[in-house]
Amino acid sequence: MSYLAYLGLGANLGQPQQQLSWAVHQLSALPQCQLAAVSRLYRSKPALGSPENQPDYTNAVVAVTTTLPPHQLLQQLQALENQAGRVRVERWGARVLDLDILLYAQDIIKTADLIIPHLELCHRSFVVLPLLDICPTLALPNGTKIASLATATVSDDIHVTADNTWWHSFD
Ligand code: A4P
Ligand code: MG
Repeated sequence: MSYLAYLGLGANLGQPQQQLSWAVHQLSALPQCQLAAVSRLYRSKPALGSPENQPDYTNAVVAVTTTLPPHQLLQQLQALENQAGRVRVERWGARVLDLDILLYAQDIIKTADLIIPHLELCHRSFVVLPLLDICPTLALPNGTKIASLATATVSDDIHVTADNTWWHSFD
């Protein structure tokens, strides 16, 4: 059985677009994952509450269909973060690659190491806007339409920096 999952991609160190492109290609090469859609690319200031003095972030969202259960998918994402050279210094600190599970089918999961839907999903335009690129009718498991969250986040300083083919030019 395969399930549709939405993954958040972020980076603000190194060459963010390169690292995100690399991640999309790695995800699509996983035997248990198929790439279903990729959003446009966004640039924004670090989210409120993040440590100050870190570079702007580049973010995108991808949809994958996967036969991996949620915790195994998380393990794969963390392995890719490590492969990309991620070093964890402080919570919400600068990073070369961050891969979060935003949604997994209609599941609601609350465990010590995995919370789905992602806790911050509703508050972050760098998540809400790319989710809408991929699926304008998307809803949370509780029925909340993602489109209804967009108005709450429009005040954020966020810009589209590339269309949804941004990841093609990876080599
Ligand atoms: N974890 C729990 N639920 C999940 C999930 N749904 N997906 C646990 C992925 N991981 C999940 O994550 C810490 C722990 O969260 C993991 O060990 C996993 O078991 P981490 O990636 O090691 O650390 P983190 O990323 O600093 O923490 P967190 O809470 O994931 O932060 P976020 O939500 O990733 O936020 N500003 C902009 N503009 N753009 C950004 O992308 N990102 C952050 C980090 C801050 N500010 C930002 C951005
Ligand atoms: Mg994370």
